[in-house]
Amino acid sequence: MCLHNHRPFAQSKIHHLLIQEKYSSLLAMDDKTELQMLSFEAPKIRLLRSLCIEGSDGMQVLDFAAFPKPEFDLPIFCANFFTTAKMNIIVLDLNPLHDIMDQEDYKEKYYKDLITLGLKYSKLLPWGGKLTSESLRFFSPIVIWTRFSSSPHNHSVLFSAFKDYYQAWLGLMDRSEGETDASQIACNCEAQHRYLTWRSEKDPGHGVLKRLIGEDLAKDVITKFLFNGVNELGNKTFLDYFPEYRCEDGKVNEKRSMIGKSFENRPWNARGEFIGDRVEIV
Ligand code: BLA
Repeated sequence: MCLHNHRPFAQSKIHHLLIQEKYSSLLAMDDKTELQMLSFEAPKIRLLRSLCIEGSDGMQVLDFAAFPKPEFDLPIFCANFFTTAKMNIIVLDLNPLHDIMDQEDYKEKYYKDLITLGLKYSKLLPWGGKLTSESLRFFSPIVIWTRFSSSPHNHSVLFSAFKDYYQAWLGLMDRSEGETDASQIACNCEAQHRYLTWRSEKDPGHGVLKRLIGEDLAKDVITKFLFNGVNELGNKTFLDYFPEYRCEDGKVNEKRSMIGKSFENRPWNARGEFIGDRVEIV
């Protein structure tokens, strides 16, 4: 995939303040696969980080995310591209910080003007089929969830989508003004902590990371680098946020999903209205 040869940071207005020097590159246990890590912060951004993996077998991964500071209720930028020689598994989104199913005003504020952009790319990169039902809570009406076989055409469409979505997010960031109300800041902080807690426990990429660098180091990379803040932004546990995962012995159920997979088709219509079945979490 061509993404690794480009420098999305260089085009942005982000101050290049490198943080977390501990992680810059790691060699996997096979002595061949390289993991490259970069992280930055900026006046409105708590953490912007990327993980690139170049496998010896043609596997390539880009896990790129940007988390706003708690003063901002901006969406979280999320680009997750997993590629093997043949297959690509793609999630590209401005993940909503707050619930868009119940909070119509949050949806209006950030997504109303982006529906056309979402529509353009959801036609070019069609819905990838059933997925972990719980993930839908973290996706926006403009999410690109797709799978395709590797081809220069597909990769160039994906690269355009990445640039356009990132540009859209940077635009939102430029226009956003920080909250001063302490309770709103606390609410943003908890929402981000909940998101970090979900992904550091249940992200589908964890298996690959563990296979590459071992369980302990993978856990370290997940909690201290990829989802940095999970141990600092709040005190609630995974089970506080997602009690449906509690086993009888009080431990977290290791299943990725309690509900199973659903949403065979894109559950948003062309106006960005949710048309899927509401998944009830009891
Ligand atoms: C599969 N990755 C998936 C799937 C999704 C995502 C939806 C389909 C399987 C499923 O339904 O869970 C991605 N899910 C996300 C994202 C969010 C979410 C981004 O909820 C955000 C809220 N993927 C990566 C990285 C690796 C990776 C870094 O992002 C590897 C290091 C691998 N993803 C990967 C693999 C699969 C996958 C191997 C297929 C295996 C599977 O289906 O479990």
